[in-house]
Amino acid sequence: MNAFLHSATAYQFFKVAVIGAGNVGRTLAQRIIEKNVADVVLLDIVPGLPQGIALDLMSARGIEGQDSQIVGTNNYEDTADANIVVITAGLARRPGMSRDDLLAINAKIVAEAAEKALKYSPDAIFLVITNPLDVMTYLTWKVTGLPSQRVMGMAGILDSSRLQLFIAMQLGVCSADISTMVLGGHGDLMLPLPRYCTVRGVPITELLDTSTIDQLVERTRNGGAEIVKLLQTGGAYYAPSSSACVMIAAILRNQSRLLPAATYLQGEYGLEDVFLGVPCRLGCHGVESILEVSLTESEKEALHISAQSVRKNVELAIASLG
Ligand code: TXD
Repeated sequence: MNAFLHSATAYQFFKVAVIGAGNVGRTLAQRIIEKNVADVVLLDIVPGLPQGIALDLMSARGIEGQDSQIVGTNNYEDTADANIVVITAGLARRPGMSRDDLLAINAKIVAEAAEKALKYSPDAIFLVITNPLDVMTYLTWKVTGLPSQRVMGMAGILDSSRLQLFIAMQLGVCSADISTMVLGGHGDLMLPLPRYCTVRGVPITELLDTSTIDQLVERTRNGGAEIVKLLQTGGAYYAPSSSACVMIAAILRNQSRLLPAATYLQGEYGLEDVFLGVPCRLGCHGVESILEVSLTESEKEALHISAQSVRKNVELAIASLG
């Protein structure tokens, strides 16, 4: 082999195992490889499905100019030594369903996926996407027995980016100039915090009246359901996969980014033994620290109500596993 080719093939990428090759899993895989964040192993239970998607994505490799690679598989052995395991396997909502309606069936799928993936990648960081998100993240932590720093859930970036879009559309400015914050569980009880939303540092409370802000907050809470209703056949996946890709890059590139993630609380925000969305510093060790922002009494109460609902569903999920 000539020296040039040798050095080209010697380049080592990180490895991300994406479990579930449905809409979110395959779109996330595409984003990861097109941005050269890592190599991907895409796994699904349906024979041929991940292999077909991988071959299709690899066929675009020369056109897109990407260096990283993807393989599809039905076998957990192929996910061995992944740096990050992403769990997207499970059912998605259909119109009229809440995220909690997916509880029992997804609990079984996620618990099994987490257990099998851990066997081959004991050093991985686990990123959970399957709904109901905060419950499935707790379950993954329980099943794997990993330090809580290495298990997290994706939802807060998505919810924040929806609020960012709605504010941008209302003000007629670019989304990128808007910074938003949404705490709490990924469900109807999520807690968008307008006080902490700014347009290039200017609080939105100075630019929009209360009733307009309330409408944008409500649309954010229902953002997922609005898309499910329009699609009729499943849920959102473009923005969810973008959100997960940002978290994966933050971890693999040790970026110390401050991003919302569902993380294990041990006294922060007055809450214990629950996974809930809060701002975290993400780096190569996973969740490296949690930022506690000050909350008003009513915001605190809303966060605790959201945590209570997650806890109740965790109990139901664990009971459903028998
Ligand atoms: O913000 C968030 N966290 C979310 C969560 C945003 C969007 C979607 N969210 C949830 O992700 C959604 O409610 C679902 O619970 C998951 C996956 O959503 P997706 O839209 O990708 O669902 P699909 O298209 O139905 O794909 C699910 C895939 C499908 O290919 C199945 O064959 C596979 O999961 N599946 C499995 N793979 C491996 N192992 C097992 N046991 C398994 N069971 C199903």
